[in-house]
Amino acid sequence: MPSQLASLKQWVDDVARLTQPDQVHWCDGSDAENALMVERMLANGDLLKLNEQTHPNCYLHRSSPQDVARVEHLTFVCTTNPADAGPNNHWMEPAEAHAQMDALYAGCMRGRTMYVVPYCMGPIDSPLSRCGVEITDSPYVVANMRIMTRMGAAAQARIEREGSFVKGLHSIGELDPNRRFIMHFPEELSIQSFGSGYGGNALLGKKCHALRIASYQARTEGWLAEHMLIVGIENPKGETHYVAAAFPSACGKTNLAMLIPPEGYRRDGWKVWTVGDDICWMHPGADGRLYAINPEAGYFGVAPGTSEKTNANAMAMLNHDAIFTNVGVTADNQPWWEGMTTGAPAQDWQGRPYDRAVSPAAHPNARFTVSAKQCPSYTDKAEDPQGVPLSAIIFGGRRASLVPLVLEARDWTHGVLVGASMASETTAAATGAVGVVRRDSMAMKPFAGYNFGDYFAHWLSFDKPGAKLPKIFQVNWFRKDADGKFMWPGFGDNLRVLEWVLKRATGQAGALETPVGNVPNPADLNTDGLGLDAAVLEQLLTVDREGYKAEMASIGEYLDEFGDRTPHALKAERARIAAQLA
Ligand code: OXD
Ligand code: MN
Repeated sequence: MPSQLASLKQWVDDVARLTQPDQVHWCDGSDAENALMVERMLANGDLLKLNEQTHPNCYLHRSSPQDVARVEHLTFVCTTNPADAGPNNHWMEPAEAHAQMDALYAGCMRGRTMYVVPYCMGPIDSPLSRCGVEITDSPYVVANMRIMTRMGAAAQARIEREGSFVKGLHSIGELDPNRRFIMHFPEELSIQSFGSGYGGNALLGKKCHALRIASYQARTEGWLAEHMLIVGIENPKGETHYVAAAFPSACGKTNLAMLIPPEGYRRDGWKVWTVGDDICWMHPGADGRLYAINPEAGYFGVAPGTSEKTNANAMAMLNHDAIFTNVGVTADNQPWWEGMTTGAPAQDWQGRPYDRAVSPAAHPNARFTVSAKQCPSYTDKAEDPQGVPLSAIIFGGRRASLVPLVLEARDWTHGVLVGASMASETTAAATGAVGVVRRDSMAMKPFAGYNFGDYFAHWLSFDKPGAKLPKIFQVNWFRKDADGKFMWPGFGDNLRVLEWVLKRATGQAGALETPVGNVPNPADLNTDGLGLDAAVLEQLLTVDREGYKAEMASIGEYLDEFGDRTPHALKAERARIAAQLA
């Protein structure tokens, strides 16, 4: 037996001894196996079949109502030295975390089947990909991992060939919010999750592996694991430029990744290609450019708000072979969520008769899981083992005020400061209050597997001789006017901003220099056919110097939270801008 297989088998045996399942099933990822998972879940009520005529092979999963989002307060990074996890993470001493988890796992799979799920994050033959194995007692997790990762026999073969893999152990336990933990042991390349079946807590390839553990690994190996979409923009000359963009959860990454160009742009020949909607692994290439892969193979997108108007590509991929979690259903058993323009809900996400006064039809964090290949804007560049070269990196948050529609960082160091000082309103993707503005550096606050001070230093380290780094930008689609209305139409019209971004990246567009970065002059943005009031555009592009003075002071306090781990160069950059504003 190859030694890697022996060590995998040994670990599986150890876990089985601890958790005491009735059976152990090694997943091969086949269609027959998936049919078995579905059959089991239909039998125990974990899945409900949706309308076969309108939505063939589509299923609805209703979570426990207490288990509908990520639980940041129960998510820990367990490093030997607490300072390595940093103030941006909850920390627990590794031995204590193991003791607590072992107690929870003891006998937890009695009466259940234990599934062993080998998976590969990234194209199966890419040197940039990394593998893991998730052990779980949830067939829902198996079915979702099959869509979200390259799961099964090919991944297992790669693990046997190459050795190292991330060990993930998951049990739904009793789905008790008081007996729930998501633990990360980056020094051991392992993850332990108990008590939740929700995506970000339970599909361990996603946030736990591809962001928290991978970001830690990436630091030691010289690459970046980021909470970013990857999109290709093809201009009328047929040139495609790739952009990676970080936004916090539920801030429109899926919509931006699948953007449909406005009418005039479509006529002129612009096209948009989707590489990924949530996670981006970036590696410096031999030519000095950064190359990006999407480690995922599917989308676990937020359903509410997704419609023909906001994301027709997503709607087109959701009418077959999809899993819906916590959406409502129509009287004829089609999935339904707020924002849909056709149909009407008969039952809400908990299966109760729909009553708008009691609950929305769909939970605000209701999700769909679907293969990336079903997206009409899918590009086989998503399978390129070398990844796609990036021309620009964008940071965006939900800011009702202050932050202009778009600004360009002066250079890489300034761009890293822009990313580090991102702030955004919280959303329903995590438990807790919604709409509270918090700092969310690079949209990685819930996902960086180590101290943000070290993370900022790692970002800065990419700026070295010979590097041809992408230009960095910040966007804000979410500015509101005095009446609380969004000032920018967003969605497809965001391509107007991306056009300026790419023209700046290739030296073809004008800008106004300000202390906080370069903004377009109103004439630099293509607003043809938009009908946007000139005064509103002016306001969207104006830098409020007084507001930014206060922002810079607050960013200074934030950077100080990471003490001497915050790189001096970042503090100096902030001080330089603050001085210019003064
Ligand atoms: C997600 C999230 O599910 O960020 O992608 O919460
Ligand atoms: Mn996300």
